[in-house]
Amino acid sequence: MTVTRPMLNISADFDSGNIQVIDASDPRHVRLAIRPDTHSDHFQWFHFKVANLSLGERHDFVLENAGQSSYNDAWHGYHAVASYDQKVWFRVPSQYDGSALRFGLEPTQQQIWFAYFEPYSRERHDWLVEQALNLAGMQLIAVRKSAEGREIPLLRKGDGAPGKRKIWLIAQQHPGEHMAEWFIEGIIERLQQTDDKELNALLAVADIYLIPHMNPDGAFHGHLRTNAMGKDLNRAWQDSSAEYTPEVFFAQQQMDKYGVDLFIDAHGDEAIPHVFTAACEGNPGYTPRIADLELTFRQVLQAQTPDFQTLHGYTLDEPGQANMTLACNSVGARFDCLAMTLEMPFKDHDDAPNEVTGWSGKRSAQLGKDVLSAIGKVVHLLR
Ligand code: GEM
Ligand code: ZN
Repeated sequence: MTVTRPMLNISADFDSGNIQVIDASDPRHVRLAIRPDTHSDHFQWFHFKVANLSLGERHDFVLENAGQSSYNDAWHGYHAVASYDQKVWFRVPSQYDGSALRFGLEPTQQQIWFAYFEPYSRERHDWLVEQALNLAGMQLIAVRKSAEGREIPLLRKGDGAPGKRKIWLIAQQHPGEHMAEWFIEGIIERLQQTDDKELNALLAVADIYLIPHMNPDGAFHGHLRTNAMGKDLNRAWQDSSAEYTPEVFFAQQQMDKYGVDLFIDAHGDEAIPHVFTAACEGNPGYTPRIADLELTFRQVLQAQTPDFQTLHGYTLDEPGQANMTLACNSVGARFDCLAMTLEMPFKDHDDAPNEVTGWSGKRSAQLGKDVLSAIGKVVHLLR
């Protein structure tokens, strides 16, 4: 009697889902492709579910268009993440041959999810905002609808009293960089601590402004890089508009209203296996004061956690050659303040690797807590 096993069922029609099935008839050679962002050629983020797995039998998956993705060299040394319950995620050994990305396993359960990084869901975002408002003593001081009508809240911890420093942190301008909202979750978790002396000392002199997610439309659609209008938000800080980049337009309006003394823009990086920052050395009018603040912050954060380093990162911009359409450079110039892009890896932080998870949501959240400590150590230097 021949036992015919059911066809694999592969789906991605859910929040941040992204996959195209080419041919799933052979479990030992499941042929897949990543779908590009809507109205854009960018792609790299993937997230899909596989059901009807045969326990203990080898299943192999191939992302056939990986070699045409936005940052295709970044697949070297990358390992996909997987979960049987969407809570515990682990790395699956993956191989990139310059054209396709391959990964596989012998499953222990009948369904599994695969993703480029541990996803941060819209449902968890809504829960996080509730946590911020109900438990962390934050206020909703403004909210804006995205292009497709999803709310983008601006939260503040503190009373906005004159003389207090304004610390701004925004996240996930690039929707596929899910580590960014995990980072914000760590900040909001720590803001719930009432007996945290170090934090209380910071909050005595500074207010914390958070936009936990800058690009909900792009994230929902499984985009890597753009919003629903096909725009890269981190290239819109010189010409944002209510029509095409309402997310940035809103953030800039609110920054102008409240002011900025320190700005951190949380991102993920596809290629570099380290946590690092990029800053404003290429800004016209870059000053020794800002240079000193950048150096001091990096030194303080490096002393705070082994999950940050200053050896690896982007090539420094030449003097006066910065791309001022980026949030970090635009905000740093507009407010003459310490402004940085914080990069977390899609791979691992090779200075302190974790073979099971690589870089993860939990490590991103811990980094958020450590960044608050670092901010507390430099807040008195900001002006
Ligand atoms: C990066 S920020 C790039 C900054 N580059 C230099 N040289 N300072 C982007 O937007 O491309 C952030 C990211 O996407 O992770
Ligand atoms: Zn980014």
